[in-house]
Amino acid sequence: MPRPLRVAAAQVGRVDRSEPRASVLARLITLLEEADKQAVKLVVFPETTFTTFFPRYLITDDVELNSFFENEDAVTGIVDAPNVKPFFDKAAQLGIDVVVGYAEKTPDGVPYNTASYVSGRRVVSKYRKVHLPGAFEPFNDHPDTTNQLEKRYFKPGDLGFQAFRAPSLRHEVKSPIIGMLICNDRRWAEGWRCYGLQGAEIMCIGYNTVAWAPELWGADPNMDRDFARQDALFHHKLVCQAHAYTNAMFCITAARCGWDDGKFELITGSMVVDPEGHIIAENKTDGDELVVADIDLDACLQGKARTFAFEKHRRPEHYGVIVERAGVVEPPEVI
Ligand code: CDT
Repeated sequence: MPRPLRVAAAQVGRVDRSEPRASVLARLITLLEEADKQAVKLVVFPETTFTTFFPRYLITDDVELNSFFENEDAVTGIVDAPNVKPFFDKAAQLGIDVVVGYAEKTPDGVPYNTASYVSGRRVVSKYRKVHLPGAFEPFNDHPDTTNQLEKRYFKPGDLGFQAFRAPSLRHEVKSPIIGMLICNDRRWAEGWRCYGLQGAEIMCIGYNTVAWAPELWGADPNMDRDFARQDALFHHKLVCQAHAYTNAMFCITAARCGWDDGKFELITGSMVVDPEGHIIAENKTDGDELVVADIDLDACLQGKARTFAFEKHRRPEHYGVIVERAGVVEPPEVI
């Protein structure tokens, strides 16, 4: 029997360093209203949805740095964080489940790059970004340099890769099984496979991916800008399509994109990918946009039962190096 579901990626365009939360929230609520008009049941929003992608800057003023974080309530989590409560109230009023990325400050003051799955003002599950790219120290403090200072501003996620059920999206007797990743995590096969091994059917991914930053990518600084943008978009699609296929799950990707402050460009690439790796819906603009798709969760069965029937074909006794080491150990040279 089919298990239909209408889902969407909420792409969010340019957000400047000084854009107030109220203005961003109004834009996000417009996207929620659009989702409601189209009878969407699950909407995925980007990484650090509520602000600009601040890890690109070296911020030495603690007041400014703290202004990019959401202070979670010890009991209810993000839904009662003072700056963003109206967004979650609206989603609950419209009966839409949301995945939202944000810079989290725990009640104990620990900073994480986080995404929460929220349904009816309840945090059903939370994910904290495991793979923090970039560095602690900036390349330099020239205002035009694109840095990636996530290792400076966040602690690595401590919750692992926990798949979960979304009971409000239940069809007949079965609720979808969901996983979350944040931006750079999507490039690492390990997280996907952890979710695949829990039977995940939908992977939700928000991201901020810089379009032009040769220092970060290790690329030629004279590389053509258009080529660099296309290359970054290609790699984004490559990993999402490949990992959705090899784990037999849908994937919803939501970009924060556009030209922040008119000078820092982020790629688009908001899309819905099916379990065979095909893009079934994608963005048409580089601004605020809802990318909607009708999916049937039973389409995961083909891969899960045949090519990627893990219990039949995997050989974990040979995968030890994956958990035993982080870095490369080359075989000895032949003399
Ligand atoms: N936000 C984030 O994780 N961005 C990274 C940029 C690459 S850093 C070399 C990404 O993987 O898209």
